[in-house]
Amino acid sequence: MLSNHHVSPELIRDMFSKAMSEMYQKEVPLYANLLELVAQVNRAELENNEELRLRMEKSGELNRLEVERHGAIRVGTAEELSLLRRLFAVMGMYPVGYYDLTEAGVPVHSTAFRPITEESLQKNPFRVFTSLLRLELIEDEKLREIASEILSSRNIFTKRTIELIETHERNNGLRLEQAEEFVAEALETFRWHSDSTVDKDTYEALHAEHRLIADVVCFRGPHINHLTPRTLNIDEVQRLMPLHGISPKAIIEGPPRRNCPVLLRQTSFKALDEPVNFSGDQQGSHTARFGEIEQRGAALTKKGRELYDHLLRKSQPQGSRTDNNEHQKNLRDVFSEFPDDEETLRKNGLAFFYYQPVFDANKKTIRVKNSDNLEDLIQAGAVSATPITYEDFLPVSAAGIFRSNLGEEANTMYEGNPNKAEFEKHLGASVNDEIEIYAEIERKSLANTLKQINQ
Ligand code: OOG
Ligand code: NI
Repeated sequence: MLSNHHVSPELIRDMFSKAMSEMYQKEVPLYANLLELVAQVNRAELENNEELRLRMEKSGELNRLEVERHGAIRVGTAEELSLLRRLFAVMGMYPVGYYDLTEAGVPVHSTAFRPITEESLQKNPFRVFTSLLRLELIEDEKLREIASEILSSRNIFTKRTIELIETHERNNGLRLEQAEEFVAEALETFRWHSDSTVDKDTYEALHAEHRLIADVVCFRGPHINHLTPRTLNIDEVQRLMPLHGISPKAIIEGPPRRNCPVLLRQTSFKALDEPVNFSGDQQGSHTARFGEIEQRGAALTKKGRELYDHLLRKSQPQGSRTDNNEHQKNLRDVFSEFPDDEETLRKNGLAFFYYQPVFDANKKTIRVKNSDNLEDLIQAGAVSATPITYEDFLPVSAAGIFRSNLGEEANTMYEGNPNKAEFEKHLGASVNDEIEIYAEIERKSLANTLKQINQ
């Protein structure tokens, strides 16, 4: 098959994220209300901040502002996880990072499937945070067996999805009509099913062990449990949610508001209680699905990340996790130690930067005497440095999102139990190291810049 008949993985990802968004807005109408509120706040932000608008227009981000940024699912078996890896590869999404959520009392470990090249991220940054249930952590042996038996008899993919994944692997791509069919078929895996596969007693027994276990085990598939648009002002959306009939989680996760945003700030509305029909015609309900928003800042180097983790830990003892204003104030105080201007972040090696040559009116690079010295080049205005956006997740924040949607009663009996090797075995591949990805983008941009300048 001629490869020029194939559509790009970016296009398939874009089609998929849009189809997913439409489906989720129908399934969870409150999410459509959240999108409306986010769009309203984004519009106001762009009207009040001309510089931001121009910058976003120039980088092409303005057109993409409304596309979904990420979603999340939870699966139950190694087979499910490794097939998902192959499914996401069709859309140019690869596993990045390992997150141990047992630390937060949630019996899962996770990765994020996401685009990894700068060009691909630019086209559509959609990611899926994917968690694998760790059945081995269920203490009750009988319950563990029941859960594993239920999971082993389900099939979360349509036959056609698997055929199209294989077609993609064989031919190294899909044609447009195959891609369209793939998106429609793949969507079935993420759909909500209000019919549970188990009876109410089984659901309740699993739920009593941990709500997340019931969420993964008792349904036909790994329903998408939230989607997440990008907001330009997360504090404002958090403030406005209640006025729009949306009930937010108590606090915004992540770093405080800053001049130079770093990493990721996120908040969500609380999961809804939805009716479920259990087998044997019994009625009940399940709470799993919600909506989230995110605001991203610069990717931090290992050194920057260590400082972030240190300050976050330092902020915790005093931190109120019930009052957002107090929480943010406390964070701002503690984070005053974290430099908040781009130059210091760069010179101190705290954040990753993207370098570009600056061109003059004649489209020529600017000549500088000492053209090997990056600082001199920047000083002379010959090179620009822009922070690289953080594309990943934060385990403490993810845990906060999990917890607020699993009920605060979530127990902590699984405390701190990472097992990356086991996760990678189940995934059937190793996860990419996010720090290496950012470092490589930075390195390449610098090499390119110096090459152009010294031509
Ligand atoms: C995933 C929660 C983590 C995030 O944005 O940190 C997450 C889940 O609840 O399944 O999506
Ligand atoms: Ni999320």
